[in-house]
Amino acid sequence: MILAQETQTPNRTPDDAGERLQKVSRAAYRIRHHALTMGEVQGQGYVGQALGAADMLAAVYADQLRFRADDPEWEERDRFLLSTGHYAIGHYAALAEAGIIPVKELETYGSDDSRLPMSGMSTYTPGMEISGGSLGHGLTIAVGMALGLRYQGSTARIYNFLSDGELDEGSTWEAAMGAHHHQLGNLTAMVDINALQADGRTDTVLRTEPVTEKWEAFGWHTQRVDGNDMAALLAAFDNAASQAAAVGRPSVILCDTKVGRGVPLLEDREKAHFMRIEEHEWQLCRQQLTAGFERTAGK
Ligand SMILES: Cc1ncc(C[n+]2csc(CCOP(=O)(O)OP(=O)(O)O)c2C)c(N)n1
Ligand SMILES: [Mg+2]
Repeated sequence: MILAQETQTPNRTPDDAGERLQKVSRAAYRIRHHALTMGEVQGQGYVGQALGAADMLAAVYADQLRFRADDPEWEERDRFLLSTGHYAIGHYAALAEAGIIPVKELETYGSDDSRLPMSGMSTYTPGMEISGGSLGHGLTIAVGMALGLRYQGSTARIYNFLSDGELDEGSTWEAAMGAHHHQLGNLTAMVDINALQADGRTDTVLRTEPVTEKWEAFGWHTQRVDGNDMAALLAAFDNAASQAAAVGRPSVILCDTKVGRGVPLLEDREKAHFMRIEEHEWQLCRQQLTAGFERTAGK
């Protein structure tokens, strides 16, 4: 029952704050469920990232983003740019939740001839605006798009999803400077700070803290929130779209998240960047996810 899609217009926000929170929380639950479906096809992969970022993705796709599910290239759509190609598993889950790709198709994830490769590719997948793989390019493209749309007089917004590992890339900070220089109030970046990179904990690979002060110094409207707290996320996105846009500042939402969030079995797993999950564990993962959801927002 919970898994049935609720509406054909997932980006329409209910006026009532409680209903809104419930709607988006349910979307996050389904995104997590879809991610487990895809993970099981491969038996391993970037499942922990998808679970950790599910609330961010739900806040965007079920609440903030303006799009048409039946016309992913609609000229006036807001653009969501996935900078981190390996997070495609989470993005596909959100695209399915939004009705842009069929839920059934998720079962082809990472298979030969699938439209859903393990790293996001714009030419393969409806709703995938850019190709990923080489980290640190998403924000540079986002700046160009935001500038271009402004020249065209468009009211569309650009949302760029980055990982904390991408803060190691010089190109990210060049783009950050450019966005401030051009006063791109139509640009919102969100950074998944899961404290993890491919080679270990972020603070052991390359210390990026203090992250908040860095973005502020680069002239961005900066908010830092618990990225697994839906109410906090929605408030931050609202602020970004109103306050920041009004004064022509790009906005960043720094989201502290937990890898594997919602499935206790996976929350503290070693080698979480590319997780191996055994055949007998998937059912338990789904049970834990549903039990946790029903205990909290699902009632
Ligand atoms: C320019 C570039 N350098 C290195 C890599 C190899 N790489 C793939 S994923 C990854 C980790 C990046 O950090 P993050 O996205 O925070 O990792 P996660 O949270 O998913 O574990 C790295 C270094 C890459 N894809 N692109
Ligand atoms: Mg990370």
